[in-house]
Amino acid sequence: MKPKYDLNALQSQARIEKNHAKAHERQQLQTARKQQKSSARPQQRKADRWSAADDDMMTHERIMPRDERDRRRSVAQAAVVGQRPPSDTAVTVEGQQGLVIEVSTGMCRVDTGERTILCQIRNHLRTADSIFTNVVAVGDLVVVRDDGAGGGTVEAVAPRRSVLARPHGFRPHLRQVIVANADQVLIVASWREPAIWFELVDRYLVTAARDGLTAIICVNKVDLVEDYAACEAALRPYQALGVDVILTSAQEGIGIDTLRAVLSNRVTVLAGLSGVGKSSLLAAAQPGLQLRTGDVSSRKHEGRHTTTQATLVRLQGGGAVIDTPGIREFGLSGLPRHELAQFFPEVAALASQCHYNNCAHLKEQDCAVLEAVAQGTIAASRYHSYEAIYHALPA
Ligand SMILES: Nc1nc2c(ncn2[C@@H]2O[C@H](COP(=O)(O)OP(=O)(O)OP(=O)(O)O)[C@@H](O)[C@H]2O)c(=O)[nH]1
Ligand SMILES: [Zn+2]
Repeated sequence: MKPKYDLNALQSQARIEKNHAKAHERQQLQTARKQQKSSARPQQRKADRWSAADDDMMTHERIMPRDERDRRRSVAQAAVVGQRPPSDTAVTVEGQQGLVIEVSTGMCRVDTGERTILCQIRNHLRTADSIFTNVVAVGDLVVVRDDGAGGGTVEAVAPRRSVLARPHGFRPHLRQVIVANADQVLIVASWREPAIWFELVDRYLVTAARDGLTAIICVNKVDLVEDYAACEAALRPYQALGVDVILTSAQEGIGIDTLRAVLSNRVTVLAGLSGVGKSSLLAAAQPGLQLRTGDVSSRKHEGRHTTTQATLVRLQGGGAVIDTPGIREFGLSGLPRHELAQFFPEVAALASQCHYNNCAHLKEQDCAVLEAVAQGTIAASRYHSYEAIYHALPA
């Protein structure tokens, strides 16, 4: 009989841990180099100022000098992993630097490292010209001014290095930022109870790819796996695509070291159905960590606010996790059908071999994708997701 948990995916966990450790080393080296470089540079107070216009970094990024873009990225990253930003960061706005851990209408909670402050958002920031509807999102690095009465005001928001966003409901030309400055998405599913839902995993993969974030799949509750061969086969297509797959059991402590290594020094957005074990996994990775601590709105004595969409929790030793109850809705909104294939790499790779230029890979004659599915070189489960998601998207 096969030994328990002797899955290929499980065996490759040592490789995943090593890769993440290496990536972290590289990141630290880069940050150190940039800090060295920037401290050698003369101060440029005007360019260093964080202004409301910087909020629109994603649009301005391309025309920014290379060094300036790198420097901005390292500032945001440094704050999250608990380092000091490069010495030439002349934050001309007076106040304390902090990380936004929760947001609700007009208010946010900021962790300064020493304490958490409930903050209002400065009016001039709110009216700023931006493609985003919200000025402040969870994960934002901000400058806050203490009001002396236990609260504070957000005076400035640092440029973001990434955004997870969705089109705004009433103003679809604008986007609402759900999470700022994340590095990766951890897609958590459970093998059973609830059974893994591959279409949802694939939707999350598309979401992450659209926003330029690395995705990692974590399959929890492997203690409930009965047919190891089936589990291995089901996950093989993801490994073939180069996606890291971690197998865990929060209950039995399996794969927790790998999970810890993957989360270390990164800002990770959690995605997954209710009940798959997100809270249990985090508690196993960091004893005492509570993912759900109640949102801004539940603290009645501090005023009336609407429910928060995401919550950030710092990890000991660097990094943070962001829990996003709303990630599912914003996943694919705004994505037209014909753009879906580009987020299924195995489909995109064959599209040029289809007979029709505009082949949707559904029922067309001489479709290279359908042929690959018939031959088994594209996994049937992945193709089913493609088909189902395609039909759910607007034409
Ligand atoms: N058998 C088994 N059960 C687990 C495992 N991890 C978590 N559970 C159980 O699954 C249930 C849900 O776990 P949670 O950690 O609350 O799941 P969650 O994803 O945080 O759920 P929400 O808070 O609703 O989003 C609990 O009863 C856990 O005890 C595991 O590895 N194996
Ligand atoms: Zn085709």
